[in-house]
Amino acid sequence: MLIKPFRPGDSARIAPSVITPEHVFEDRRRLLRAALAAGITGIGVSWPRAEAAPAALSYQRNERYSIADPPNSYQDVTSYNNFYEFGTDKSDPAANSGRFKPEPWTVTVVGEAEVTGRFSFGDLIKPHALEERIYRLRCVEAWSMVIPWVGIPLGDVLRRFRPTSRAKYVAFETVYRPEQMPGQRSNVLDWPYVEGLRIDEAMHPLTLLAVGVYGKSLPNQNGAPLRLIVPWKYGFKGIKSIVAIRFTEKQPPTSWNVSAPREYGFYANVNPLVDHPRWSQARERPIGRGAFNARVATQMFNGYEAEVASLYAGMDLRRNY
Ligand SMILES: Nc1nc2c(c(=O)[nH]1)N[C@H]1C(S)=C(S)[C@@H](COP(=O)(O)O)O[C@H]1N2
Ligand SMILES: [Mo]
Repeated sequence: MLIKPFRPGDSARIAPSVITPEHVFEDRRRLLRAALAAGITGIGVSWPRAEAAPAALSYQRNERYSIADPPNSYQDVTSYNNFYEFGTDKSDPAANSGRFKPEPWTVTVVGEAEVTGRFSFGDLIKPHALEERIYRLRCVEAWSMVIPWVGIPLGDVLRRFRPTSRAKYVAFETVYRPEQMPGQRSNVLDWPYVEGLRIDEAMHPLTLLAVGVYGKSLPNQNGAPLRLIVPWKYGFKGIKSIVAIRFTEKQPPTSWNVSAPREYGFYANVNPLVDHPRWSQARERPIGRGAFNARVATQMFNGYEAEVASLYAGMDLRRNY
């Protein structure tokens, strides 16, 4: 995503009115902090604190959904990022996100579901056990990294809202805070960043709502306090710092598709057979492995063909890119 895309004009997106003023404090987190301040530690903290300094999480590794490749270093994972809200260079998110405040955090849930409303970070996360999954992140720019995420299957969270039969898609929106996110003061993308999944993709057991990486809560540059990971899709589907979730009947707009529709589709499934109009997707550069220009073959659906190909049965993947 090095080229500034054209601006396609306005697009329907989650109404600004769903963005919550951030005044909702999270009681349990305050209690926990009080406990920590009183020197009571090791009390089975099973849900994360989303603070600027990443905090240790407790979780179990999910071996079944982890790839065997050794993860990239913490340094690679936290210093080579795309997060245009903090700038377009790979080093910008780490350099420019220090003033971002991921706590307190509220997510607004709207649309085709029986349960909607505003939920604190703790409300969303607390009922669930955290798991670690080692996934390959395949960026549409043809590089990749292996990352140990900590999170919850997104479907487990979404089911609590009891989506109606009209919920065919789920839309997500990143926070809009130009005062804390200097990239939002430029027009490189239409802000806020928006993404979406078909409901069956969102409910697929591989789709993760990540709250941590390397056993700690997410650093700001990786999308604190919660972000999406869809491991069979290009990295840009993994929207960061989510503040709104909407269940919809119609396919929602997505930032890169709106910005450059010929180049980035709604599906964005990793597919070595379908080139980007300006470069091949057949191979990728694994960051931090061997020579800078060393490349390896990209796998269909990023290696998850057996698990996800059936979601797209009968679809032309050249048209639905
Ligand atoms: N809000 C937002 N989310 C975003 C992006 C962004 O610019 N803004 N970049 C995407 C892209 S292109 C990639 S490759 C991944 C990178 O995730 P990572 O920094 O944790 O590796 O985040 C995705 N999520
Ligand atoms: Mo990306």
